[in-house]
Amino acid sequence: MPTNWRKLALPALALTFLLAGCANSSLPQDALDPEGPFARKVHNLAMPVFGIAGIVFVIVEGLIVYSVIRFRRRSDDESPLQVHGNAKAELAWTIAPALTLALVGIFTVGTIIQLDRVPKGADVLKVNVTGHQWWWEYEYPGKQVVTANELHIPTGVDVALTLRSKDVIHSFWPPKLAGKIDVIPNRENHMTINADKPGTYYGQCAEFCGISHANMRVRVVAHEPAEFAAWVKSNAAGPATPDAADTEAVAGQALFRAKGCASCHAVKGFAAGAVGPDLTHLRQREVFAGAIFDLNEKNLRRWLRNPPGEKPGSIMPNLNLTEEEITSLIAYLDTLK
Ligand code: HEC
Ligand SMILES: [Cu+2]
Repeated sequence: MPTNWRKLALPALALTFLLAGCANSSLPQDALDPEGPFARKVHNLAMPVFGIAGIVFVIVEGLIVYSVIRFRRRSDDESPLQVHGNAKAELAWTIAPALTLALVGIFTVGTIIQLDRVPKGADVLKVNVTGHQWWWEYEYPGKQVVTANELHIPTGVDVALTLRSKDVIHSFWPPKLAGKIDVIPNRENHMTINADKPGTYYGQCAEFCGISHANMRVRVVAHEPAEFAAWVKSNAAGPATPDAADTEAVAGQALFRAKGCASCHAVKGFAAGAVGPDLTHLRQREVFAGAIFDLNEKNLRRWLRNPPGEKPGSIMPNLNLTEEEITSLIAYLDTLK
């Protein structure tokens, strides 16, 4: 027996260091590495609760191991001391857990109330988030801005998200900025986020929502406030109409209507479809289709050839476009800056 314990000690030690290392990593979706005040509130609750759970674990397991060894059966005719009906013991093991849970409960409910509060005031940025199978729509009320898959925010500002769903239940989860919130049809939910520093924060839909659930990622891009204001300004305007000399793009724009793209996609001043993402400023985005593909010519071409082949279950159908049509359409999409 003792030799076995020694054999286990080394892997156990290694595992401990590995876990300790993880807690300090720069993994993109690390919920233990908050980068904003709201995520920090969750973290400041989770860590002490984890500590309390750890203490309870050690006490309970310690008592079990102690009892197993100390009171193990030594001879056949021996039976253990019976404590049934021992009022003192029963009171103790009822009251101690109840007090522990009450303590944890007070702090938990307090944090929930704080996180539930929808911030108000002129400096709060409001964004309407809509979950779709399998992408996110972001609308900035009063700012004439609608975009998809990339949520742009200013740093250091409370961003009040109002979340709704077009189809099934999704869950919005940017782990370094906040916890999770379900996005439910016919219901409005709220979440507040705030990012300390500029950068890209990653996340994903956290509620199984159909075949491409795993292809529905969350991306929050935080900018310095001045840079964010510039982003809003450029996204509020419509795109320039393609230059008449750019015959490829002009042909692409005509195809955009002829092939039915315009009935599913909006392009400010040109098309008003509302099934798929708003494409007005597609070319300002770095990623598309639920943030699973980098936005470049090669990936757009593959997408237009066969969307459901690139993303299982895609609501955008295969439109059987020819390579020439795709070239023209991409030339048009390139003008959507
Ligand atoms: C039946 C509706 C429908 C039609 C028609 C349609 N699309 Fe789409 N499109 C969608 C949907 C829905 C998505 C989102 C797919 C996803 O991410 O799961 C999408 C995604 C896209 C994207 C990626 C946008 C992003 O930001 O993620 C582009 C680009 C695009 N479509 C271009 C086109 C073009 C060009 C045409 C015409 C040839 C077209 N679509 C026709 C519904 C449609
Ligand atoms: Cu989803």
